Amino acid sequence: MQTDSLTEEELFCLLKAKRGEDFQYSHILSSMCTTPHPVATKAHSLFMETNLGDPGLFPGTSSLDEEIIRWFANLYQEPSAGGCTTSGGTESNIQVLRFTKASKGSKKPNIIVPASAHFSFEKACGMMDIEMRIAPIDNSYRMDPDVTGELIDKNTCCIVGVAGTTEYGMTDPIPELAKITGQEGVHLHVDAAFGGYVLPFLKNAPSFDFSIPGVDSISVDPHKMGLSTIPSGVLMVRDEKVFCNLLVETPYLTVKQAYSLTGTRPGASIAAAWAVIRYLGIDGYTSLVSGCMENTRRLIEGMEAFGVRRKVTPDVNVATFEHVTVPKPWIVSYTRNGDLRIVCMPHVTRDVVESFLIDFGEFYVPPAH
Ligand code: 0PR
Repeated sequence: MQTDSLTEEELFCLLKAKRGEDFQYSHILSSMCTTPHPVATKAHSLFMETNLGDPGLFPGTSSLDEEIIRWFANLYQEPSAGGCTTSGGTESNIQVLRFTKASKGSKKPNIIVPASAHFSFEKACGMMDIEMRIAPIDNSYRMDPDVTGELIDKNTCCIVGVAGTTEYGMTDPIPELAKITGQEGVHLHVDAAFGGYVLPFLKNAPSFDFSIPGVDSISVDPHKMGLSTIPSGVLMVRDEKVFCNLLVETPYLTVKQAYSLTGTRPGASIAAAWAVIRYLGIDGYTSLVSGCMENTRRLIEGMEAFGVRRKVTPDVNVATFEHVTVPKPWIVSYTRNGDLRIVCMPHVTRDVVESFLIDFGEFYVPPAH
C-alpha cells in the first residue's frame, strides 16, 4: 500500500474501483444476505457514530434496541420475553452457550445439535471447551428427536433446533424437542437466524416460537431476511434472568454491569433493523416473504422441468437440487453433500429466477440414460 496521502477525489475513485471488483447481488444466488432496504441504509448513516456498548450516552438509540426486543417478544408470542441485540447469528449462538454452560456448572459440559447446524456452534464449542454431540437428520432433513433424547446426559446444557436450516431450509421438530428438554430440564435454543424473519409470516409454517412451552431462546438475524444492514442479530430469551450469569462490572461506563459479548457495538445497524420493522410492519414482511416463497416454488418447478430433481420441499426460501453445475456469471453454492443450493433472497426477483432458468436451460445437458 502506498503511503502518500490522497485527495478526496482520488480516494473515492480508488474505493469505487475496489467496490467494482465485488460481485453484484444481481447474480448472487448463494447468499443469505441481501441489499438492505433503502430505509435501513438511510437510518444506518444517521446513527453511524452511536455505540450501544455505552448505552447511557445514547438513550435514543438504546430505546430503539429495546423496541426491537418488544417487537420480537410479541411476534414470537411471549410478550414478557427479554433479549438483546448482537452482531448476528454467530454471536447469538455463542451467548446462548456461554449462559447455558455457566448455569449448568458442569466440568464436562456438552450440547446436542443437529447434523445440519450452522458451523458457529463448532466455533463456540471450541472456544468454551464444550463437547458438541451431533444428532442425525432424517430423510426429510430434520433432526431426529428420538436419537436426540438418547444423547442427553447429566452434563447436557443445551439442545439446539434450527428453524430454517442454512443448507436445506428445513425446520427441526421443535415441539417434539421441547417435550424432551422439558422432561430433562435442559435449555432448548432455536436457531432461527434465517427462518425467524420468514416462518412467522407464512401460513401453515412449522411452529418454532415461545408459544411452544419449553422453547427457552430464539436467535434471529435482521441482516438476513430482515433487510437490515450488516451486522445485526437479535437473541430472544423467555426469561431474562439467564443473562445474570454473564454480568461483568463495567465501572467507568454509564451502566455499571454488562452481559453483552462485544464491548463497543454499532447502534447504526440496530437503528436500521428498527427502521425496516417500522416501515414494512407485519404486512410488508408478509408480502416480502410470500414473494420469496413464490420465487422459490417457481425455481424448483423450472429446474424440475429440465429434469433436475429437488432434494426436498423447503420450509423457507432455500432451494436444493441434485448436483448440477450452472453457467457463468451465476454464483451458486453446494451443500456439504454436494447438492446445488440456491437462496431466493429478495434480490432474487421473479425476473432474476426467469433469466437464471433461461441461461441454465441453454447450458444444461441432461445425462444420457
Ligand atoms: N445460524 C444459521 C441457521 C445461519 O444460517 C447462519 C449464517 C448463522 C447461524 C450465523 O450467522 P452470522 O453469519 O450472522 O454470524 N448462515 C450463512 C452462512 O454463514 C450466512 C451467509 C451469508 C452465507 C452470506 C453466505 C453469504 O454470502 O453460511
